[in-house]
Amino acid sequence: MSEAAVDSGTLCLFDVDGTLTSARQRVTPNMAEFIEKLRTKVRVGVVGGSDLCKIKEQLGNDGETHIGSSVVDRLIQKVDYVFAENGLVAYKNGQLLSVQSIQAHMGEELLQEFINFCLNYMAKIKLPKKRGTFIEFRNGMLNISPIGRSCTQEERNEFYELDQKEKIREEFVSILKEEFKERGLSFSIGGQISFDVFPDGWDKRFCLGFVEKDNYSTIHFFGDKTKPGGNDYEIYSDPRTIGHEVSCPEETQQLCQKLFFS
Ligand code: M1P
Repeated sequence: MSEAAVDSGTLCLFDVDGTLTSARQRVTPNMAEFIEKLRTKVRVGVVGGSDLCKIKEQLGNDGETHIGSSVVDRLIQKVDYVFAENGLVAYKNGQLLSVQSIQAHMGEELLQEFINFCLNYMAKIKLPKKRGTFIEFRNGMLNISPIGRSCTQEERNEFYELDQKEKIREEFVSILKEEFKERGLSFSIGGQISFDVFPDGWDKRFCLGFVEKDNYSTIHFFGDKTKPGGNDYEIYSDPRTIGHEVSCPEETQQLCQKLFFS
């Protein structure tokens, strides 16, 4: 299909984990082909909670990823926008648009108070397993994981099952909300073993500020964590988007097939 057939007034924005891929897994060839086909119909972007390295592992090659590098490839190269960390790291057509700095925004004092509180809280939790990297410091957010990000896939699944029963992350977040209320911080649970912390307003709606400049008449958003507290909630319920809740990548594909190819 020729470029002329692309409806350039319509943008589809996709969450990554649970929407385009299984949690923290690589995109399937079938989904990658489908997204390429969709690109012949509408403009396409991805907006993940994860940092660029993780999105690139899932949607691109495993090679090096550098902020500022224009070498983004495969699916990631083929979409119009890549918004990592909710859009706090933003790319358009493979070119870096902007990167936020959480330390500049929060200031060292609040940042350390927050990190120390989390480390102290996590030191007191007893879990079946604990591994390493309990706090991942990103460009525009902190990612906090009670089990530790260096756990294996099996340990990840085990923690997720336990968390669904015991609400370890939900309870942690509610304690943080109380302890740091009115300090300008937001929290969201987007994956299986961790939650994200960022300044108020730096949720996935942040990416809409970039796409608004391109004057789309319709912006569809597809995500799986669309309930309050989930990291798709704000953008899903924003009046600037038509929100679609999906439960897995297969449903995303079916829905897009129905919306754009029938
Ligand atoms: O994209 C959703 C989430 O993916 C990861 O979550 P987890 O490792 O807990 O499954 C993280 O990168 C998280 O920041 C992100 O929101």
